[in-house]
Amino acid sequence: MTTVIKNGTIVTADLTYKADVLIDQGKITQIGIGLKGDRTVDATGCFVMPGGIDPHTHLEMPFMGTYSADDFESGTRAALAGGTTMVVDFVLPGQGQGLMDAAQMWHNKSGRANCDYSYHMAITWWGQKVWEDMELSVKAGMTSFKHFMAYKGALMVNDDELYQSFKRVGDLGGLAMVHAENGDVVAELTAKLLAEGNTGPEAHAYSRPPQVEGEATNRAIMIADMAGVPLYVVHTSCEDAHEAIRRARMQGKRVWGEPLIQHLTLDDSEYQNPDWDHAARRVMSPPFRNKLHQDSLWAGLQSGSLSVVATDHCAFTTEQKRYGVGNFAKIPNGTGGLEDRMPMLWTHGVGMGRLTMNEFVAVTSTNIAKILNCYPQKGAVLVGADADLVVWDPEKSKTIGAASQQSAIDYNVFEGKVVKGLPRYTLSRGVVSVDDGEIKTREGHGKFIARDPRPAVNRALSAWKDLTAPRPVARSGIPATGV
Ligand code: DUC
Ligand code: ZN
Ligand code: ZN
Ligand code: ZN
Repeated sequence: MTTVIKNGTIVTADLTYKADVLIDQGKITQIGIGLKGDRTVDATGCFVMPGGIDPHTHLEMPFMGTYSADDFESGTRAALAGGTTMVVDFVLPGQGQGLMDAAQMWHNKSGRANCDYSYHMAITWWGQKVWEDMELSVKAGMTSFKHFMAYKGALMVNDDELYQSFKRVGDLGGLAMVHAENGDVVAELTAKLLAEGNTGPEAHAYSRPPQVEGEATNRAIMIADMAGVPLYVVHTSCEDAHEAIRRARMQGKRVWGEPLIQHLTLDDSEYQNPDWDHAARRVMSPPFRNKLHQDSLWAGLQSGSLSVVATDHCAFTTEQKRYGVGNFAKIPNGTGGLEDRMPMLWTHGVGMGRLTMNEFVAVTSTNIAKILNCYPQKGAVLVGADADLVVWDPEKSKTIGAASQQSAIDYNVFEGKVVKGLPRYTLSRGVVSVDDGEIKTREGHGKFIARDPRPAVNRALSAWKDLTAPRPVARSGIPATGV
């Protein structure tokens, strides 16, 4: 059975034009005028765009003494409801656990997914077993490796481990990723704040100022440069980190930054709310920042120094957040956003004149598909691409609220925000999962997307400066100066 999306305007990262899209067996088979199919999806007045890709989710993840509350079923249902057709989740090996063992645990959970998904592998400890498993991970299509520079005593890796792992990732043609916060300083500030009696959720933000993120981002970039690996910085939340990324890119380094929709649209005044629950529900790392940092992130998306908008969807219920009553360091870190990323970015980006529609597609889908090497299977409206599409109605609006959301938690950090621009239809490999606004997801429909390593030409960060080459020696035996 074929499906045709008719009467819409196709919007890609490059082009805006009127055409119909024909879908057969989950793939786009034709783009043109006057196409016919067995089923018609009416896109009159709508934009037909590549479905969103959220490259940063934590579904059913063991973390801070509990599990994040959205699993692959509710998480991907929320994704589709908001126009996102693929998520990339983080496999998080336990201490001493092999990477492929952990991947198997994730496979056991992800069988319930409603849309396609891929995995990043987290490097949560370092040893021979991890080094060996990294090659198996790449062969199995998990080619991106995330490192935590924070969460001391738990997930954090030190600089020697970071360098060794980055080098290995580079040799395997993979992509290095970092959660960039200086975990040692965060631990110091946390202990000091608690000792002084600052136990409330607002102190979470004081324990993780922009400087800890700026320092770690800069350090990760320098270590990646020395290791010869491209670097993706997750949840870039502040100017301090953005500045380091901007500078690296100006120097010709392959570095990308990923602001979150939360950091773009919510600020640190949320932590001053006298309601403990309100503030604790917004505890995530990095924390929300002030409006100057928000301006920096928007400018980065506009100028291209920041490349991708994600969510870091890691949702916890109010009950789970209350583990941290009396000690902010025990509040499970994380917020939701999967369902709201696209409508919020459209409203605050396209709707407010900050982004073009083509830029919207680039930062919600196409750029990350290219960075993660799954373009044009994903992130494209092209013949041969997967029919992961959203039919976007720019006139449809709603007020965001927990009462009507797909996520399993009991609140929404965007509660009360009005969005204009929502999916009329969302298609996951041709399966209509949002049907004229109605949720019709299919549990188990989602498939794992394996990704090849990056082509060799993409591996080097600073191709012009080979740090491992022997230095030239002058005839006198005195090393020549300069490189
Ligand atoms: N930050 C969060 O807020 N949650 C999950 C992990 C992370 O780095
Ligand atoms: Zn993180
Ligand atoms: Zn509130
Ligand atoms: Zn995360």
